Amino acid sequence: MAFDWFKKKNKGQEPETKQPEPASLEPEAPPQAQEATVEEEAAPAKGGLFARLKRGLAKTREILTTDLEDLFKGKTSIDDQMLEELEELLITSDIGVQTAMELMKIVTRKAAKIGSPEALKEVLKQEILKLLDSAVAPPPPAEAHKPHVIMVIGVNGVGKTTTIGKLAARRVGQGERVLIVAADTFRAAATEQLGIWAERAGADFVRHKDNADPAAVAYDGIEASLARHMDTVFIDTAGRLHTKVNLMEELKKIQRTVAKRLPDAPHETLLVLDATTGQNAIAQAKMFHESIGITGLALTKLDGTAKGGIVVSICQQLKLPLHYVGVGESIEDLQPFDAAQFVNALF
Ligand SMILES: Nc1nc2c(ncn2[C@@H]2O[C@H](COP(=O)(O)OP(=O)(O)O)[C@@H](O)[C@H]2O)c(=O)[nH]1
Ligand SMILES: [Mg+2]
Repeated sequence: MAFDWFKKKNKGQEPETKQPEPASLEPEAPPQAQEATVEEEAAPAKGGLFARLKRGLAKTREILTTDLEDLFKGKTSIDDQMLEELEELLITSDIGVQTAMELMKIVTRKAAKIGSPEALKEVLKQEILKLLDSAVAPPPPAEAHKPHVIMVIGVNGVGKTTTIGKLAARRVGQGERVLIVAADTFRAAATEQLGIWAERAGADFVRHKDNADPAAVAYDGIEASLARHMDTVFIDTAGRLHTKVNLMEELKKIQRTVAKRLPDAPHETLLVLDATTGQNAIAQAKMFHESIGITGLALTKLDGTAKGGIVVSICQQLKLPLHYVGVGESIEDLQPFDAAQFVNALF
């Protein structure tokens, strides 16, 4: 039901896949005009969410499954070389050296009892599932607060604005009143891009002039959401300022200012990470969590990478709940994270 309205709008063309921008806190070239455009969101909904997830994970699956099959081909028993190659395979998929080694320790111990390579694959699947399961926690129920305020943070280009657009569209589709606040005032094109998403989603939109104080925009956004009886508020933020310290200070100021108008808000601080940056995403998460405090994660662009193993690494190393995974550019490609489905799509 959630996507019926979206399917109606579906024009049926494949979205173009864009090259991911580098996710970095370093100052970079001025934003290009293209940042103001929002990619075509419509893609044929082939076979529902699981099919989309599977398709989005194709690159990672190619490494894990194809190579795994090669590894097992013609073998009837498990040998040391096979286990060693399996470990390498896991590391290639960016599961992380430490996680891969821990997984292999368990798998090797169990392998002694199993014998067949097929069973080995099953053990691996189950062990990965165990690691992922520990990170599954749905976002807090939005109904508990009115409005429910979600601040979205992350470095430049990871997909914050797109993620807000997709989440907003989904919630509006479920009958919620949603307001989006443009607190990324650092880049001229950022507000325009967010405005386009808000319009598409059917969400209210609060903005100020370029270079306005982001905390002031956020404050006005909360004010407006109270006056207009909104259910959910998304606050988009900048991912890059002149320095890392500046950025962290700005984000903290937004948090404080929002709390002044609405105690306990923001109720969620969602960190968006770009899967194509691999292990760098972990470093980003640690940095933001130390400074700002994160309540949950969204991991985007899994479709653009063979490093889908990063999901396992993130769940294992960060102990932060992974709420959403992005496996493409259309609205349905941002999915609530489901560990069992993820592992099934992967293998
Ligand atoms: N392929 C793919 N691209 C994505 C995904 N999420 C975001 N993007 C793209 O990443 C680029 C940067 O996104 P944007 O939302 O502007 O990032 P922001 O700077 O963090 O706000 C855009 O071209 C998005 O379309 C995803 O899950 N898959
Ligand atoms: Mg943005």
